[in-house]
Amino acid sequence: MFNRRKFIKISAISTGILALGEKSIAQNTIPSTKQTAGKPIVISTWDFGIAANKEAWKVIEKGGRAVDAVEQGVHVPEADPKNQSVGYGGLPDRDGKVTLDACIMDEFGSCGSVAGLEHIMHPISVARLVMDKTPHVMLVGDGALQFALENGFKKENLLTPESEKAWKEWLVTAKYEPTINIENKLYDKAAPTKLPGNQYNHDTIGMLALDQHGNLSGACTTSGMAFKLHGRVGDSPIIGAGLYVDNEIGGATSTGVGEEVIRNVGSFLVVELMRQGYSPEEACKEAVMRIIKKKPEIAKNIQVGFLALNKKGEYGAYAIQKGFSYAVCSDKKQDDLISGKSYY
Ligand code: SD4
Repeated sequence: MFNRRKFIKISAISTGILALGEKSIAQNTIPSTKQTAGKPIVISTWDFGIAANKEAWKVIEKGGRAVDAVEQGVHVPEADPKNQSVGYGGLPDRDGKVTLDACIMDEFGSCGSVAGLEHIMHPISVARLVMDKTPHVMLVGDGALQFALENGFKKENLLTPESEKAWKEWLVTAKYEPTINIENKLYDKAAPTKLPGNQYNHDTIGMLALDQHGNLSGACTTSGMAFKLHGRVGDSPIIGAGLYVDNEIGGATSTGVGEEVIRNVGSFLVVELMRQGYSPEEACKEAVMRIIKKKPEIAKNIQVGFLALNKKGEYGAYAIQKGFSYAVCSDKKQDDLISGKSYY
């Protein structure tokens, strides 16, 4: 029997060997990997980021790489059927299909991404394999699924009875109305999801980590806008939109209505602003202001939040609307939940 774990382990080792050549080249060309280490830290979007950060922290505290930490960290919401915004249990598109978007970026500027991936519980690990094993950055739809299956991932039904029920309720009105901060409402452990059919919409975990060696990486994974058109891709798997990491400067990730983030190449913008001297929060604010300035009427009724971490371990966030929370994990405290500042 083909054993997926074993395969991944073997392929991780072999790709590690293959990648060594690449990395030694990268190390020569990216002096920043030799810069002074910042304080190790993991940050991620929304309250479900707390549990994810703790998992990532296990890798960080052992001296592991940030890229391994973010991959392991976001596995937590991906595998959680109660989280209807990411991975298994994610709300489906309007055809009833759970389609997942994810990307990952490491300290060498390597990145991998999958979009519209069905049946695979951990799209982030498929994105990681795209990064580590192929000359490409992004695989989509059937091609991404084929690649995952060829690499030992298991085909699974990701549509839980709860998410199927929500979809059927939504079909009654079939209205497409993004609801602000739905992530928090969906992930309320005390009161499991019970929302009127048209109130589900967007969802994502974006995670950034700075490891003990001072290297930065990030991951972003989501089931995307609930009840989206089949084939719709959001910002989350798009390098520069939903996630961007530059090991010299910092990293950024986004959550909310992906179309507005893509239009403004949001996460890349945040990192470039930090390069110009903006603090993480100022950079996130400026990126939010670009969205608001371009489309004030749309921005009034949607949520977009950016989260950023710089090379020194300083972090910050800014959102269009109130209610954007993010989780912070460091050696001081592992379960901080911070309320991001916002325009409205
Ligand atoms: C998307 N940005 O697919 C994602 C959804 C999201 O908080 O982040 N929601 O557009």
